[in-house]
Amino acid sequence: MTNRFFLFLAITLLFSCGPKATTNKATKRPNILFIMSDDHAYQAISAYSDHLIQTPNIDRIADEGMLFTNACVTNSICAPSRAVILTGKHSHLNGKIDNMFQFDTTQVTFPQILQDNGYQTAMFGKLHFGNNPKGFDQFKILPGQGTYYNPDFITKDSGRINVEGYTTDIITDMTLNWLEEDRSEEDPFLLMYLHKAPHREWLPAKRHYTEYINKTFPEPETLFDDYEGRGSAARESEMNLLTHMNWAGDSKIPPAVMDELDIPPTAHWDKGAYKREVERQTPSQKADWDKIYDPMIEDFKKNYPNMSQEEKMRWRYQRYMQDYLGSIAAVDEGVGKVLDYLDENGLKENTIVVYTSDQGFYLGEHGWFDKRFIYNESFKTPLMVRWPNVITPSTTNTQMVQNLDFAQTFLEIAGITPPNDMQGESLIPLMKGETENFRDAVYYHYYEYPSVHMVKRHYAFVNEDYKLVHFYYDVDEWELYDRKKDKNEMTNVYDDPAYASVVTDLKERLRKMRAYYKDSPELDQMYIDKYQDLKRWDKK
Ligand code: SGN
Ligand code: CA
Repeated sequence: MTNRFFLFLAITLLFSCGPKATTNKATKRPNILFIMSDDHAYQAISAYSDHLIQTPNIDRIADEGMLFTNACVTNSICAPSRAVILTGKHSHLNGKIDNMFQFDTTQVTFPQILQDNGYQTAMFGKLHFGNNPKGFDQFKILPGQGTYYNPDFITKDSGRINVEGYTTDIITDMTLNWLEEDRSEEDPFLLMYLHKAPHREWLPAKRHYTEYINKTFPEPETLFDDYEGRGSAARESEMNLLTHMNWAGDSKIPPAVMDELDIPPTAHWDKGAYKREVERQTPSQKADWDKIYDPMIEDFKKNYPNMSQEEKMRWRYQRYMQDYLGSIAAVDEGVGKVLDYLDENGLKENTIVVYTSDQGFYLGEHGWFDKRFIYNESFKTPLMVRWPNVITPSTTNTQMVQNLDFAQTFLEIAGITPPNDMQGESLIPLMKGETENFRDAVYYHYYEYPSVHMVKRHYAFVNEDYKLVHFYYDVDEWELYDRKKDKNEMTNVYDDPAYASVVTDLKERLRKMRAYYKDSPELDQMYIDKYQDLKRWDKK
């Protein structure tokens, strides 16, 4: 009897002392930490390429897990990508085709299903749905796009709040705080840690802007692309660094200096964006900022009158990279802190960590910033996953996985059968190194037109060898890229007789793929009609 009592006491003590996670029994369903940043190009993650920036903390996820080198999105724009992630359905079925319509909250999302099945759920950072997320025990989300400094948050329990400080760090602190204070030890969790950075207007933290404003970055090969090899969509889009990037909002030339130099605003919100972001800083934050940005502005004032168009383009690119990459530095540090927390609190083994972005981004390739197009830099998105004991560390997967696949993957990880109308494929076999029987081509459909950046509506079939794209609505143009021969996608070979049979074959595959995913000309038209009722672009 006494022995049994001591055994009982020993076991009780074993499970009641030490850090929270010691009770995280091996049999417990895995936790999911989903980290997503906004507009983070894979070209700006050193696990993919270190020519622009070192991101040692984000890279840790790939070093200790799997790097996906051909991950892509179904619709390269913010809120639609998030809707695809949460619902596991393409935009034409979940209804969130662009950033303008509100998300349809009658859609079933994977966090709701996880919550119904005993997961603790929390979301911190950017959602951008126009309404609040369902299925979360706790959330603190940025209204709309959010701001880089002194952000407002919409919270589940205390309405709208304002927090002084740097947004990336605040979102990281909220995430860490939830892990430490609010997480219960009993149930597994889904934690969505969603950065606003490095979305436009790219304001780095004080501890990073000095370093980055003094750097010079290598230019992409296609910085001076004249769009000759393609159709009207590339030529007529409005994402060129020289002609469409804002001088005040983006390049941080104060409105008064623009007036002094007689520089007209690029977009009508050019100066407004500067006020909204740079002047949102407190007087003390702004004084620190001015110390570092003023010399750059003085330099610009001296040089601008004599700069050629080519020099202006080069200057724009460097200015862009300094702020864009500078704002990634804090994201990388934040990811490091959260990984450290997991590792130091016994949560590493039983937590799947995903790092991704809502889409890729142009870092001067084709002379562009922004995304939307199906061309590689915005079609592809970073993706890496750490899952100890399942994924072999430092492995690479080259298959065509999509943001469409997350919902099913996470549900299956939790031992839940996904609803039949989800359209992705579970990534679990790939994570285990089983690569057979996975899809060999993907479907893509972009809608937000006419709108900011003027990227025409298009849908496409993509496999490892080819990309067949149909631009429609106010044009009827096709493009075909030979992905193996033309890495930079500079030449549309759709009309090249050598590709005639490829075109015939791929058009048929595209037709079947649209039918398979339940997309159709009727739906295309429905979304055109709905969009026109809104007249949103005219109202702007
Ligand atoms: C804003 C940006 C655009 C950007 C969209 C969508 N302009 O309108 O450059 O494409 O957001 O971005 S800004 O001057 O207002 O920043 S998304 O990530 O939300 O899709
Ligand atoms: Ca985005």
